[in-house]
Amino acid sequence: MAQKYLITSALPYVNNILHIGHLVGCLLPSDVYARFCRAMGRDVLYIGGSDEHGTPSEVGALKENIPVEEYVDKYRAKHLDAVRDFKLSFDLYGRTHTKTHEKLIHELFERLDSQGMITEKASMQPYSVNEKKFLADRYVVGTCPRCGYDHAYGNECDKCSASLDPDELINPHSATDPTSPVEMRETKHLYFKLSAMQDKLRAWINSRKGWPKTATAIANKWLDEGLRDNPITRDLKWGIPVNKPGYEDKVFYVWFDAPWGYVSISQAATDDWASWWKNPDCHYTEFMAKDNISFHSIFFPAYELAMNDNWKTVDTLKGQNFLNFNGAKVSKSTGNGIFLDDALSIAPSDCWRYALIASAPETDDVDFTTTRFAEIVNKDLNGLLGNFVSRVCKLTEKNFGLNVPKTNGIDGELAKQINEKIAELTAALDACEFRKSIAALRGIYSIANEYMTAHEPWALIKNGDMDAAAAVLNECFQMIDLFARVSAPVMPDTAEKIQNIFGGKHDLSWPTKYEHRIENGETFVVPDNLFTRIDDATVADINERFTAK
Ligand code: B3M
Ligand code: ZN
Repeated sequence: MAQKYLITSALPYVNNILHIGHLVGCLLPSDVYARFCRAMGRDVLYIGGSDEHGTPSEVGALKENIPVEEYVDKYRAKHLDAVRDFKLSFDLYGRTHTKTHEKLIHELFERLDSQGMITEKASMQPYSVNEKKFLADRYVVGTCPRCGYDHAYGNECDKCSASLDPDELINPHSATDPTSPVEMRETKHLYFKLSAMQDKLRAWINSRKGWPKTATAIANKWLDEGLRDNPITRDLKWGIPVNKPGYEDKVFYVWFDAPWGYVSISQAATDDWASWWKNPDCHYTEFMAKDNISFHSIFFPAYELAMNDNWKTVDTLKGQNFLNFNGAKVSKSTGNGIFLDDALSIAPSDCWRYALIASAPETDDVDFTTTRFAEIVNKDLNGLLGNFVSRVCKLTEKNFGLNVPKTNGIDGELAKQINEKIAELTAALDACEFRKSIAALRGIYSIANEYMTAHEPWALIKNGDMDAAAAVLNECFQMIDLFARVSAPVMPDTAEKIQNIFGGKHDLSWPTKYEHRIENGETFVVPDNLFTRIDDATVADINERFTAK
């Protein structure tokens, strides 16, 4: 039986339009990996979706003055457009405001409670006098006690990533009524006994392999500081109601329910969900951006382990650093960066996919510039890949017609070079090392170009050496077929276009080695150019439209 691979991509809040940071942070790396695993013949369950609870949607809906359900649907529709446009191959892109999710959370909470992992505590929380309500998480804004940022939220500071308690904020005020007096009042909440999980979690973290340094460092920092019990309920209306007497007016904290969205969306995707989620032999990889690492490396696994119910915990946690655009943070309010409803008017999806994966912020934050984008598209895609395909097809059509010329056997030296790159590419994708994988992929395109330059089929034709020219061109067609297979995880549309050169006859299974799959005399068509150059005028235009002034 094929090995099971569970792959999840962090569930974005539905309070904005997605941008290139979301693509590079989790959506694309997870999709490339899922496509690679499927091509390898692995049994993949690939899950994503919308995180619909929490104050981000509630505050957003209040600002737009529409009901939260309507607000969430509105932004989710835009996210679904992006999933379609960028060819994200989720088995299901689900959502968390569902009955399935609520039922699961209620069962899990009862389980934790029955394991003695829940306690009740009274605490002082900010209360908005005019609005007559407690201010949870993003409802309360103030100055961060750690870094001094004046727009920190009650649960976290977006500037320094500190996780905060609302009573730590300096000068707290209400996000929805800044004029209302805020005072501290007592309220009671349910807490998860995270402190009891300290040793178990430490041992668990130590047993994980292949995590980026940033991820391990964040997890260890939490453990080193000592884990504190964490409140899992909130005085809010929007969210999963708390199934415990005395808590009728409260809901679960969004970060308590959201990670379990991976499970409830799996349940909605397949009846067979437990063969991934309750299977110790399944390999589980999570993708997310840096600011989500603590929730996935500490809180979610702590809940899972505390259940004592055989839940699959993450094996490989891939946390990306941040991607800036043209020197500044991507932000709707400053107008900096490319949002996904604009991206396709600039370049097709595959160009973004390749260029962003080539620039993945794997070890450090990355500044993705328009110039860098244009350079990658022009050199790698239009130059090495597109022009090669086009030259081979056109030269052959002109001199041999629309049939692949005859080979006299695979070129052993060429095969050796390519096989090294295939091995590098396979290892890099398997380890989710995306920049390395692009270097290996580019290496394959380069080898093909060097082969053609060294063998000069046009010169052989000119000299009337048609058999030798045929053999060289045949080899080039075999490499074009290989391009489709090795490019498919990163550039699915381009892979399909290349596949269609041969009438779609040859599958896109992952190659273990370079081989000749195209028959002598097989028919082919000359495709339209695969890519278009991004010229200087376009670069200037993108800079003008999408960079903060
Ligand atoms: N919604 C944070 C975010 O959108 C949060 C991720 C949940 S993953 C379970 O960045
Ligand atoms: Zn801060």
